[in-house]
Amino acid sequence: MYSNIKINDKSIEKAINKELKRQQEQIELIASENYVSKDVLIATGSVLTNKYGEGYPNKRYYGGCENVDVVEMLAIERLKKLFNVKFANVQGYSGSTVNAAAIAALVPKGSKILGMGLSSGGHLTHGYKINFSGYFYDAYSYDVDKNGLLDYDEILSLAKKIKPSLIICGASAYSRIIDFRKFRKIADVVGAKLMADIAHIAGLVAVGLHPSPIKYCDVITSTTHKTLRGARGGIIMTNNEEIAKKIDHWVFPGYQGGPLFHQIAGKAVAFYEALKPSFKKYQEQVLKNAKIFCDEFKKLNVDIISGTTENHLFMINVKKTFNLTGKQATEILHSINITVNKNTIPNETESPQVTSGIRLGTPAMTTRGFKEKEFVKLANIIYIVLSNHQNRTLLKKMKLEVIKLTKKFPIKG
Ligand code: DSN
Repeated sequence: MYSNIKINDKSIEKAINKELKRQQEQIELIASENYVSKDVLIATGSVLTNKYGEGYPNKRYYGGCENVDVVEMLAIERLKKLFNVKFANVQGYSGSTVNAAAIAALVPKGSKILGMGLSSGGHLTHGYKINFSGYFYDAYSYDVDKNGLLDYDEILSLAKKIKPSLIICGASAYSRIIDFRKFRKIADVVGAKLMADIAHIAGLVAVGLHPSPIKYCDVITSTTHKTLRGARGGIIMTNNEEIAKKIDHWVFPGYQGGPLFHQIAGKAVAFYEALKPSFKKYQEQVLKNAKIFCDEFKKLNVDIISGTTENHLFMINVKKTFNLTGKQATEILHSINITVNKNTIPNETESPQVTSGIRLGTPAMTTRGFKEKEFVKLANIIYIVLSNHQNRTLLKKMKLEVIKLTKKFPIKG
């Protein structure tokens, strides 16, 4: 399935085929991206896209839902098994809509919410001022300390001062283990509900390679396309029946309309794959690769935010190490076929469009078969290129090295 398509609309055909070529020829280090299996791709591109079915299995507002009901129920059952939870909603269009629905299910509009600050590694939907979460709620943020670490005592003091109704934990750019038990204690002290957004680490949590928040949080949200390697979308889980009812209400009719059944099928297939032993092996390799990738940079005296990684990603302070902005570093790496994203870092002095950091993750290239050897090589290529970015001859040579690597590890699908 990772092959060129042929359709009558030649403009779209060309763009899709060029995107396939880009994906094949570039090394993908964006920590939130991955390559789905052939089966996930087939399910996502299926006739299920034709069907409307507002409501939930066996309680739809449309006829002809007998098959999509099966798909949605399978997705729910598999997800419950994967994370060992009692209730799951698989209709979320994205991580942002599931976070909106989950927050609405937990606290009334205008409530005080406390989430991780964006430049500390949090997400827009955790209370950022220009997002719905900062607009419709009275949002506050906690940050990492000067070493780039969550300081749970500090978060407790802040929570005592603010007295939020909801605390949100989970991150988009934090390379350390999150202690959900400590977050629960903080929430209990101030009488707040607790929500975990595990979008980034979901694959690791599913196989027990990151502690699970299930025991400690009222609600868990996630996306399905990052470490979980499924079709793009969102999910919400809880063990509390009352909250589960509210979640279903806030997903539909609260925030969404018709479920995207082709996406739900793609999620269901991914959960099926994630329940297999091979998925745990994959996640183990993701972690091994991230550790050695990060360690190699450390050997080269590269400044790593928070000093190391305990998950699938880490951030580099490119300003301090190479005197480059995140934007410049991203563009230089893009010119040699390595894709990363610029990222704000703790105590950021640049705008989010510029930044002082980049974020690197191993899930996608691990799917393509990269092991420790390739990540050590890649760290050295990145280091050499960012240190000598004005040397065009060197950049050309490095680009050929990168293309050679991508050819050796094609996306199989
Ligand atoms: N855009 C995602 C990421 O890159 O982490 C978060 O939503």
